[in-house]
Amino acid sequence: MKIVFATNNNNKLREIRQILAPGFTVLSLADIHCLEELPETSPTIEENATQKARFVYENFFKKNLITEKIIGCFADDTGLEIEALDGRPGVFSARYAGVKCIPEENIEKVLGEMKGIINRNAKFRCVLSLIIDGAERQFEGVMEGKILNQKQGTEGFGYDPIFAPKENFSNRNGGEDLISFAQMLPHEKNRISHRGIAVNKLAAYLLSL
Ligand code: ITT
Repeated sequence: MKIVFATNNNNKLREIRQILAPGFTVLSLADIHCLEELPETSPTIEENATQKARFVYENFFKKNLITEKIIGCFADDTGLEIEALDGRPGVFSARYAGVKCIPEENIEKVLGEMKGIINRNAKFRCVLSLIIDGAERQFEGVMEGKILNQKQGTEGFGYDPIFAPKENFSNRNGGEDLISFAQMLPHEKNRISHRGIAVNKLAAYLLSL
């Protein structure tokens, strides 16, 4: 089954391709010759996911620019919600330190705001919007965890070096050290992550059609 994943983020594309292989062929925006930046100007993660998926549906599927047999398209909006920061960066996760900022600057801003704060509870929330023949469905994946005091690991992307998922609180060394997403291999992160949970729900739905 072929499906378009509407994202400008190659890290998300890589993860979702790994999770959905081999049953699904995930096409990128480049594969359908969509070279534009996706709009995401909405106040919530849910609405941003809809906005991105709708953009591709309206401009490519509805205008019959898709010639292959492709079932539909979906988009992913993800936010890191930190309890002590009233849910920030949340919907602003991509541009927390400024519109053109790099992930490193977002991390520095979060670590600065979390300095001295005891409550490190946080969660990643991923919402996928799937559009097939104009009808939309959403799938959510949440992973709770803690914000670390400093970066750990080099795998993954975005906020991964400072987020330790709950699933791994007792780590492989047998100690109490927290392991970040960036200290896990790609398949280990995908097995438990917010995105993994949401994508598996989406896959189950597609297979039920
Ligand atoms: P698209 O909208 O094109 O899909 P984006 O990077 O703008 O790509 P989001 O709007 O969902 O994606 O922004 C989410 C931000 O959170 C972004 O800065 C990512 O680096 C970060 N992020 C998303 N998923 C993550 C994950 O699994 N681990 C760590 N950080 C993540």
